[in-house]
Amino acid sequence: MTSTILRTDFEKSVAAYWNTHRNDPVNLRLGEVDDLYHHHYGVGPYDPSVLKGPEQRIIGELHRLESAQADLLLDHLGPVGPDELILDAGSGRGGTSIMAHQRFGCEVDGLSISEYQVGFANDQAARRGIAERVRFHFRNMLDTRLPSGSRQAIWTNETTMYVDLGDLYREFARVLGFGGRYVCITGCANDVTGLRSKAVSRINEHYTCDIHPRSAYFRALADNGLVPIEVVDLTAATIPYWQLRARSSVATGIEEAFLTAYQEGSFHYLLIAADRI
Ligand code: GPP
Ligand code: MG
Repeated sequence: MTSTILRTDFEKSVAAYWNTHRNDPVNLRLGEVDDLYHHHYGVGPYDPSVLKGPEQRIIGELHRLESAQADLLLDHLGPVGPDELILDAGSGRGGTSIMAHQRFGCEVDGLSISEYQVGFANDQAARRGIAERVRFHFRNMLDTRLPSGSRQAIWTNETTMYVDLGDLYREFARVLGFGGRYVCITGCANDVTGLRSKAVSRINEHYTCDIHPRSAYFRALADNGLVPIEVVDLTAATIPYWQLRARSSVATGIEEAFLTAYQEGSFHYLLIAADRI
């Protein structure tokens, strides 16, 4: 039977990647620090004394930087009232959604095309006793199946490189109410340097994704009634995370590509906050 959630061969291959990546110490060992499991990177300076060991201090520091990244995203999402509804588009193992619920007290829906990730995240919410307020669904963020105008805020935390931005923002514009907020943190290619650099191509290959140029974001937002209110270049703020990760026991081999891409200027780490008009 053809899945209505996974509609293309590309989506099937992305789902297969996340369904089979279950033994990923870089995410599991960090998540075990406080049971917030992230699938995004970090921001801010690290404490160099962690390099003196033991190794668990480096793990704790990497996790602190990843949670700081999620906090920064949520800073741009609010205010959100406890009776409003918000959406995590590409929710991974659930870390940002749980933090959003802790901060705003509101109900959160998270979507992922990986059934494994949905199960993992729902289990985390159940363990915390918040499963009725934080729910994860096996669904495609291009077709959320949520009522029109029903969400006060939506975010994508490093997930937009898996989808067509025009299709994504058309769906978000439908689901957000007037004046609703969209926040994106993403890595994007620098149009000014021309076509994709080798380092950016390596990142695409590593994660089976398709990093968009910076221009594609602003075009697709404007085309869909999403008006940027803030754009923050987080490139300099994320470099220390990659430097520390490169020296850790949980380095995966992709660290040098990120460092090269950011330092040569072919790639930026951006936060974009936009309002639905
Ligand atoms: C992965 O997080 C994030 C992505 C695959 C999206 C790509 C992001 C860009 C900015 C290009 P992860 O926590 O699963 O990755 P890792 O296992 O390497 O920590
Ligand atoms: Mg990670």
